[in-house]
Formats: sequence, structure tokens, C-alpha cells
Amino acid sequence: MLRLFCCAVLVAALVGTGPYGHAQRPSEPMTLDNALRQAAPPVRPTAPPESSGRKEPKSEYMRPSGTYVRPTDGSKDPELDKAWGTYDAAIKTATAALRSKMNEKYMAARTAAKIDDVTRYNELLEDLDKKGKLPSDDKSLSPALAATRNAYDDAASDLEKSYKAVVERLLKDTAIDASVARAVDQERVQLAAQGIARPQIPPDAIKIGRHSYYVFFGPVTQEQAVAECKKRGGYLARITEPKEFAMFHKKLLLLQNKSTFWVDGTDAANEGTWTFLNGDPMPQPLPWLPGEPNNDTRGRWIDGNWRRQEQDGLAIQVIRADGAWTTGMDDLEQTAQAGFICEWE
Ligand SMILES: [Ca+2]
Ligand SMILES: [Ca+2]
Repeated sequence: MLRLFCCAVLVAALVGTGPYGHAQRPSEPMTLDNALRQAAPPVRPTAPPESSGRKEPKSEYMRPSGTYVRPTDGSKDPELDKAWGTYDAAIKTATAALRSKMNEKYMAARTAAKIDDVTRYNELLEDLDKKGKLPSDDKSLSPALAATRNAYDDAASDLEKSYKAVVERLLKDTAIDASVARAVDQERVQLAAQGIARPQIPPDAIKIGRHSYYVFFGPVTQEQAVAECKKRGGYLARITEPKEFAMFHKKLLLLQNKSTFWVDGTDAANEGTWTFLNGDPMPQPLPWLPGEPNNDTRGRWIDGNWRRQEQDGLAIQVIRADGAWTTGMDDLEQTAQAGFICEWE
């Protein structure tokens, strides 16, 4: 009986398999059509229907630039483990919110068939997903970027507090050598030095000599502009030399749009005497726009109230005059909203 079964299996195998041993359909009559069909290259699988959105980022988490990386040789402490967990979660959430905003822009650009924007947002998304690189600046993403950076700062500040708390606890515990507390504190200092506060110079920054400059679109007040540059490890640009001005003249003219950017400078202390914001004298006479500085005090609406203010803040402006675009300095109310230029040494 067993022998019979074996033979049946063998016969079935011989009948049912082709030259490569793969199972085949029952043979069809050899017609021209069938012969051609068998000779034809295999039909390529059809492309999957285009998905409604961009591909989701890979599941593994890419730590974005400008955030702390936990030192591997640091102290192992449950409280610090927990703090790092909280920090990582906060960074992840903030980054995911930014990514979602970028994806939204990407989809909107696709819907509007704006090819350039589609390409740009796709590149920004890839940079974020593959390199952890935040968009250096993008007018349409400014609020989302600012929110992300604030979230990073908050997370870093919470982490710093946890480190300090752990150091305090370790120092109080007589059973633990003080050197352990010092090592933890050292780790905190290292993080602060290499982390959030490090200069964040956009890769496409303008270079003049050893200095880098970047034009941000804001809009912010002059005081906020100072804070924004400081946050990036730089300072509000000091445009004092003709070659610096010439460079911005050239770059900003490309905007072909009325725009204003804060730079370092004020005459708040002494009307008409321009100094840097910290009071240092300004070395070069500035190329003012025609009719400026006028300390225009016509006033404007600020927070629902008509206010008259002195124009005590220094800005570089792109305007259209006599049918052509030009740039130059203007004095503005320091609470006015404008873009800004950061500088790094
Ligand atoms: Ca003034
Ligand atoms: Ca003015």
C-alpha cells in the first residue's frame, strides 16, 4: 500500500512539474497565441496606486540637530534616566509636530501643483528624517519652527534642572563619594556647552571673511530679533563695513519685494546719535535710504491702540524708488515687526 502511494506521488510530480520543478498549470494546446504568451517576458507588477501622502518617516527616531545627545560615559542614575526619557519624548513630540506641519505644506503644494514648493518641502522633509536637520529658516514654516525651537529649549531647561537636582541629592548623601556628584555636574556642563546653545549657523549662510550671516524673515521686534540671534548662538548683525553692506545690497535686491530686516543699531539714548544696542559707538556712516533717518513719529496701531513712537531702531530695507528696487538703512519704531539678520563670528 505504501509502495503504491509512493508511486502515485512520483507520477503526479513528474506530470505536474516543468523543467525547473515549479508547478505549472495544466498544459494548454500549442497555438501561436499560447506560444507567444509563454515566450513573452513576465508582466511587471503594476505600480501601487500613488499614496495620498508622503511616505511616513522610518520608525527609528532621528535625533534632530540642536538637541542634546546623552553622553555614554555619564552617570547611571534612575532619576537621570527618567529625565532623559522625558527629554527624548518632548523632543520627539516637538519634531513630529514640525514634521506634520511640513508635510501639510508639502501636500498643499502638491494640490496646488507648485512643483518648486513640492521639491523644496520634500527636500526639507528628507533632511529632517535622514539627517535630523531642521529647516534653517522658511517663511511659511516660521511659526512651527519657532514653536519647535522653544520646545527644545524647554526640554533642555527641564533636563538641566534634573541634573542639578541629582547633583544636590548626591552631594547630600554621605554614602556617596562627592566625586560622583562632580562627575554628574561635569556632564551637565558638557551638555550645556555642546547642546542647544552652540552656534546654529545655517549651511547656506552668507560668508564674508570669517563671519557668517543669515537673513530671517521674522516678523519680530528689534528686541525679539536680538533674542532670536542669541538663541542660535549668534548676535544681531552689525553692518558697518562697505563690503558687508554691498553684499546685503546684492542679496536683498533679489527679493524684489518691499522688506525690512533688523540689524544692530539704535539712537534711543541720544536722538540722532547712532550706536550699537549695547552703547558701543558705530564706526561707519550708514548708507541711509533717501530721506532717512527721519525719526518719523506719525504713529501706528500697536495692540489696538494708536501710538506715536520715536523711530529708534536700525533696519535695512528693500524699497522701490523711482521705478527700481534699492536697499538702504531706515530708522523704525523698535516695536515694529520685521525680519532680521543674524551674524556669527
Ligand atoms: Ca530716532
Ligand atoms: Ca524712518
